[in-house]
Amino acid sequence: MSQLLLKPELVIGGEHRMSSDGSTFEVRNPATKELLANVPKGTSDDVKAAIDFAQSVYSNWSETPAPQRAEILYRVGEIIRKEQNELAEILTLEEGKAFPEALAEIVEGYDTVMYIAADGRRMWSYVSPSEQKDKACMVIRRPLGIVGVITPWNFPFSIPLWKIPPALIAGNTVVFKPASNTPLIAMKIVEIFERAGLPKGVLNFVTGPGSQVGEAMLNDKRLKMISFTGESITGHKIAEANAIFLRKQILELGGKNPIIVANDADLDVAVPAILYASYSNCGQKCTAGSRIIVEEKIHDKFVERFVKGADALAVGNGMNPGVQIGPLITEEARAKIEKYVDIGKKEGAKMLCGGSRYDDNERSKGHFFKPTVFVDAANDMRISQDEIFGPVACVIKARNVDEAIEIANDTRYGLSSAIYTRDLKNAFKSLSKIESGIGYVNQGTTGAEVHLPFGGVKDSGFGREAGEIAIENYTEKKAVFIDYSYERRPWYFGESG
Ligand code: UN1
Repeated sequence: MSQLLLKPELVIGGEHRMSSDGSTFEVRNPATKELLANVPKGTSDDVKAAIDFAQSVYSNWSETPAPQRAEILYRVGEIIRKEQNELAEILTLEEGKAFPEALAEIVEGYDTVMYIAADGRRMWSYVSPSEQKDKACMVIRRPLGIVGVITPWNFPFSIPLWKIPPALIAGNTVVFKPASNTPLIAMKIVEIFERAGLPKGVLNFVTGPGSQVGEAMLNDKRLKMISFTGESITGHKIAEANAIFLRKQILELGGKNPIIVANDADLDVAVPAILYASYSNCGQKCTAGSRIIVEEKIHDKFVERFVKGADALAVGNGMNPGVQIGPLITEEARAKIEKYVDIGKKEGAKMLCGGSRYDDNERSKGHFFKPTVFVDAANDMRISQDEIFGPVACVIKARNVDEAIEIANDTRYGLSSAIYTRDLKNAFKSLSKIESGIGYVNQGTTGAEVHLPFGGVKDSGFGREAGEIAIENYTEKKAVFIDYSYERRPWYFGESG
């Protein structure tokens, strides 16, 4: 397996190298705890060098016609498509998700790259009428400068590709810091851009801890934007740092996403889909459906089928055929889930399945945890309010859809939401009333499509990415006024001067 993996290195100004002080950290397979690689632990000097390079090549890159920049992205897309299986394998080995899900993530990355590449010929803005005769007004786009990209481990391929391609197509240069649990697939992304012909220094790569690499990025005012996906608490810290420089930002943060199941829902459709929304990637999605709010009349029937389904999910090494759910990312992540299982029991919710590790040979090697269902959860319990980020779903009973919507909104998060119903009135009511950046009817809370905007409200973040808004994010608009009358205008000072 490990012959598939690259030698992880920093990539600074096109040079592949170790960190300036030679230190490294380990990356392990979460399904087996096997060592996958020792990865350079970047320093603030490395970050400074990366930003120096990003700055030195900025004018060349930003002046390259966008359709030429797009050529490189199209080649990136082609390589991804051709090597999708190898990429998915690295993703599963490093992150743990089941291979079919990993493959879907790789394809999502491909879709994003191809969608954004087309922007090379489509970064339109607009022309406007003027108040004055013989004068043209229009809005042009300019790149921002150097963009800092900081990404999480749960979608370590697709999320960097939501950010890096639009930053590049718009003419920015990039410093990219991946999550420390998944630097190998991130290294693959950088290597693919190199093979596609991206000039040296346009995309720089620094692995290492947030407290070192992330901090150094935040403290360098030459970065004109930070595009971050990760925990809400880190997002708040980043926003504070960005405030000092009035720096542009996108923050994609946590979620505690509600799925309403109305009395008229078709459980044959709803149950499998909600199982997927709650437990795929072992619940480690900011869009995971973790609060299932069920109308009274259908509640018991739903619970019976949902618990049976959760219990039957195939949990194991994501490389094994038939496995649906892999391990948690780290031992600490598993300890956190165990803590929440205890909290849930103490709070008085009833745990109907899961709640523990596996003790068979294969699964005790990794950080596996049983899909867990709590019922009779009250919405003010911590298990219903905190983002657990694991295979734990809470079922909450509601008297009717109006109360369900109230419960759905009673959270500090607002990323995704869903309702299962055949009633158009309830569907539209929930779409318009639930405070979230993404809303589904008759689908779970996950599964965003790359040409639509993605992002949340409240503590789930700030801004949207993907879709047409991607270009807005990575450009500034400049209003330009061109007077072709060549005449004196009657300004305020009349004829003086
Ligand atoms: C995240 O967990 O940060 O559409 C994003 C979805 C996923 C995105 C999750 N592809 O649900």
